Amino acid sequence: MSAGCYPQNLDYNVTGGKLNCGMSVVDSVEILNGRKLTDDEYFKAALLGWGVEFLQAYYFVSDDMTDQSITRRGQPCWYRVEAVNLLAINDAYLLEGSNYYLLKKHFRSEPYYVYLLDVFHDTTFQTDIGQLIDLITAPEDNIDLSKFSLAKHQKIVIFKTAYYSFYLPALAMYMCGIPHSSTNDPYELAQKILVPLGEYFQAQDDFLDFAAPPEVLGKVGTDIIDNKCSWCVNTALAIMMPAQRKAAEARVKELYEEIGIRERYAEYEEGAYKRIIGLIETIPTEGADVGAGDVKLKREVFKVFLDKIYKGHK
Ligand code: DMA
Ligand code: MG
Ligand code: MG
Ligand code: MG
Repeated sequence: MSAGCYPQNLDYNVTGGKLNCGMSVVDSVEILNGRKLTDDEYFKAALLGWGVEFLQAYYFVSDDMTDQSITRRGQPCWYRVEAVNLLAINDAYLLEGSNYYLLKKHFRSEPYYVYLLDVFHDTTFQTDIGQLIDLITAPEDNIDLSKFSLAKHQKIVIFKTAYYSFYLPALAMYMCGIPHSSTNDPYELAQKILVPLGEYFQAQDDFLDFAAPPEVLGKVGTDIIDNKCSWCVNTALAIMMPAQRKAAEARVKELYEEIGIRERYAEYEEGAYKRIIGLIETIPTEGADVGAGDVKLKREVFKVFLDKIYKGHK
């Protein structure tokens, strides 16, 4: 089997995790029914659980590309496997699509089929929005900490993580035939509890991105390098501002002085000046025939520019 095969895509990306999200569907069906499940019930609950795992695999494959991550679950991220590369984009779509294939095959005749589709579609859209805010709050080339806050962080994590990994087990409620209600809707109640749980889970993911060694985590943390609006940076900023940020700035300046950056710069400046003068002197002296027509290129033009910059701080 070579990379790029559908079976390898499944083996590599859907398995190898803790299966917490998927198992929570099975556990919920068991608890809601209050008894041991029949073989058919277990099969269906497990299938829904795998559906959540497929959705998660789809997000991990694409998230690792946008986050430019290195490893996931102790192995190279799928897009970093040599024969895969950009095929990973299509493999992610296949993972997402596989879930709907399985849902149709096994649930199409169930009265709650359309609810399952709804939950998967809604959470997918919410997660996409969360990933978008996560990415645009941390553009690679423009670090703007004024966009960060714990409130912004909360919004990002609810959308990018809480719905898909925690509200999705509401699938179990549909499978058990729990009806919606106009007063005290059980689905709303579940959401009220599960969303804060997902929020907490992602804050933990952010903390471990900084604190846990890759051997334990199975992935190399990239939040700092990616300038992510993570729980850690927002917590630090909230406490640090403004006195400690000033102190941090002072510490960096001290470090610059320690390495003798003034002398190093003076040395660099002299070298640069000499190098540019050398370049200017390659222009023939006045009257020489450079360029077409009567107007000749003059060394003076460049010298004026250079002198405007040289030792400009004085
Ligand atoms: C998690 O974001 C959200 C999704 C939808 C995968 P993340 O980039 O913090 O996840 P990880 O740390 O696992 O890359
Ligand atoms: Mg990531
Ligand atoms: Mg991410
Ligand atoms: Mg993370």
